[in-house]
Amino acid sequence: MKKVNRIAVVGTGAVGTSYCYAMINQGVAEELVLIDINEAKAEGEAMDLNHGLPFAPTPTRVWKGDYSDCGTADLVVITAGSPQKPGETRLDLVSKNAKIFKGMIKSIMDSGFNGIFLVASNPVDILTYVTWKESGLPKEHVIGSGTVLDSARLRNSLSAQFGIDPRNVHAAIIGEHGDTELPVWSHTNIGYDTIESYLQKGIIDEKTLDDIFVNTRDAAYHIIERKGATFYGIGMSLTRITRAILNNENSVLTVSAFLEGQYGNSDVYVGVPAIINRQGIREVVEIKLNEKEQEQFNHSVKVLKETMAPVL
Ligand code: 6V0
Repeated sequence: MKKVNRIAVVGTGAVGTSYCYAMINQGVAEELVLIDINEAKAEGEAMDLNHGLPFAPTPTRVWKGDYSDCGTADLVVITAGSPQKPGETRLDLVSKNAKIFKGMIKSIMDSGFNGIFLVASNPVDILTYVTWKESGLPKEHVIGSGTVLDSARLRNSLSAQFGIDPRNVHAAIIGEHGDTELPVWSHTNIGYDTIESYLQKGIIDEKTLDDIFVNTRDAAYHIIERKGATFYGIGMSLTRITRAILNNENSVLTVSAFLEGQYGNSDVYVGVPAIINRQGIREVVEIKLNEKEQEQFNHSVKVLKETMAPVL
């Protein structure tokens, strides 16, 4: 009999429950286990989500569990932790959330878990590194949501600007999920035509592109100012990554992956294009950046490493 896919979601706040909601509506998982330090909240969320199951495309078992349920999970998705407060950068959160993570990863590993970790809590690149270190799992089995959401935001803005379906917009943000991230304009393609070509034809100019990027980079701040938190976009981004894993899709997504010399950097988890399948990260896709992009990427890695050093 085929093994049932089990996903444990640690942290049933706004992000964790948006992920569960998207997962149920897209019929991706067979079992969703909800775990939270606030057990009543996890239980209430499981009850509420269960009530929507008659309208879901496929059956999903959803219940409030505990760390012992992670032992047989295929995937543990971590969305626990303190969210970004207004005016607070993602990196400000580092010591607070790193401490929470160390205890959490130990409890998960004590259950006998031997699957794939998908981390979304911020600062995501650093907490993915902490998860890898603390778990002792192979680097391919520890994935951060990285700049998947940022790339989706960029694709969405370019889609609106050019009037082309976002699914035909191939654009990537790489680097830290945060203030030092960068757009890879040199490999951006909209409806089979390059940004370079759109610039030459005068259909777009550098200033407009820069404004689009700055709005993408700062999107979380703009949303937090208005509604206090961001959760639907990341919930759907995590669902996209989960589908790539469970369906063995070999999809290229800008996750936070461990570098060992790629892009001239090592010993860091950072947003880069990577091939995602049932094994986790099959490989990092190393595209040739132009000089400016490489400099920006190196700066982003430098900032991440400096911030990470005190908590490791
Ligand atoms: P939230 O709504 O406060 O939910 C956090 C949940 O974590 C709460 O239910 C807490 O009870 C729970 N929790 C806290 N400590 C523990 C613990 N030790 N064990 C188990 N559960 C615990 O926050 P929200 O859901 O809005 O955000 C969660 C995390 O996602 C934050 O770190 C955000 O910064 C991060 N985001 C990441 C994004 C990305 O692109 N990677 C995007 C948006 C938010």
